[in-house]
Amino acid sequence: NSVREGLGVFLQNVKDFVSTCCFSGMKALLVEDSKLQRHFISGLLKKSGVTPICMENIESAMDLLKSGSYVPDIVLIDYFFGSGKTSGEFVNFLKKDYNFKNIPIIAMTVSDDREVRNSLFYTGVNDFFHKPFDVEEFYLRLRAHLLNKILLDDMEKTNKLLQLQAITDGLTGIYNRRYFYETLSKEDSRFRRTKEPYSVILFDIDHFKRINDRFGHILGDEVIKEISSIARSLTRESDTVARYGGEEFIILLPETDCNGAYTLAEKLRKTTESAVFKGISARITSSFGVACISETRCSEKLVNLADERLYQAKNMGRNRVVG
Ligand code: GH3
Ligand code: MG
Ligand code: MG
Ligand code: MG
Ligand code: MG
Repeated sequence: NSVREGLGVFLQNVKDFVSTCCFSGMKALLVEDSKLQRHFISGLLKKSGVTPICMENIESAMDLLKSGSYVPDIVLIDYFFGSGKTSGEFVNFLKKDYNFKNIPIIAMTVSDDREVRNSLFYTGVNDFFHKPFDVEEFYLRLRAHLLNKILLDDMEKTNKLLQLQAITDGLTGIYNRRYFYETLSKEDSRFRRTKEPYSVILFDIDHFKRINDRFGHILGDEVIKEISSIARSLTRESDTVARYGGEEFIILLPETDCNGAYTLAEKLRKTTESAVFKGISARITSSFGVACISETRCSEKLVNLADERLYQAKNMGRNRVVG
């Protein structure tokens, strides 16, 4: 039969297969009620480097996935189960869960019924392996699905990275100006709904040109990074700390009034003033402008007001907070 024929070319194919693919570390969930089949298919999977977890019924496979502790790279599932159940329920369950959206589902059955086959495709399986297998075909199909899975995972990873890069400042790792404005707009909508005031702190390192001139750009960059992390460490998780420009930073403080924002700015001012920076034998200070939405009622004017106050702080001799 075809399994035996397949086995004839099996060893060479497995060798080629394993040498051209790198599936070690990939995980397969095998749901199959026949012990013999489980043993045979899991053996094939292991030879390709794929690590199988075998389940003999739909319920235990579903429990495993629901636990969240296991996310396979591929699911191979039998069609008929001894209990009279078919795999449809399980396929539906997989298809509904966003976490499993990239996982190829392979249905396996001895049935030649086209209705069975088509209904499986309708429920969302990606492929259909007819039992008994042609081993070579099994591996070729397996490879096609796993390569596709790797590609999807890579794309997802790249997308996430790009999304993160789009909102992050490259030097400091804090948010960028774009993200600040996105968050400001959301915070402003929330303010209109809840009337809970929010504030911003805009601050700028004093005479930073001199720091660069005296100690060089590299150390200047380090100062910018260090001040970002000071700002990060003194604020809450719910605050948004962003690099507004070269040596200028902005902080969005939800649920914070003028007093709260002023207090934090003062704390930041004192902390940066007394901080010691590696390789820099000079005191570094910053000037701060603070404004609260209850003063302007408009988010655009809010940033302008903070900017005007920062400018005042500079004119009044720097190293101070104007709020
Ligand atoms: P002020 O107190 O008025 O703010 O004086 P200042 O010298 O800090 O302000 P100015 O705007 O004249 O100069 C800002 C300096 O910050 C000049 C610029 O080279 C430097 N700078 C901006 N971005 C970076 C950066 O990413 N790295 C370094 N090392 N320096 C930067
Ligand atoms: Mg069965
Ligand atoms: Mg300036
Ligand atoms: Mg400056
Ligand atoms: Mg500046």
